Amino acid sequence: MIKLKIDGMNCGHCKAAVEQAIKGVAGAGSVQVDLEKGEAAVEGDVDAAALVSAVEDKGYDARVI
Ligand SMILES: [Cu+2]
Repeated sequence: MIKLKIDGMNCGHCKAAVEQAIKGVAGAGSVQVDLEKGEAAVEGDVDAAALVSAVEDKGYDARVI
């Protein structure tokens, strides 16, 4: 599992946008986004850097934790 810290999410739309972005990354399996903590947990055989850039492309700051 890869965990990301994501800054900038402040509503359900943000959460949904981040989930969509993560699901669009090759190899990403199930995705859990915690809006209050600003964290995402991603299962699957997926490149962490690709996750970070997919989330950043949507306008949020992301880093692996
Ligand atoms: Cu929002």
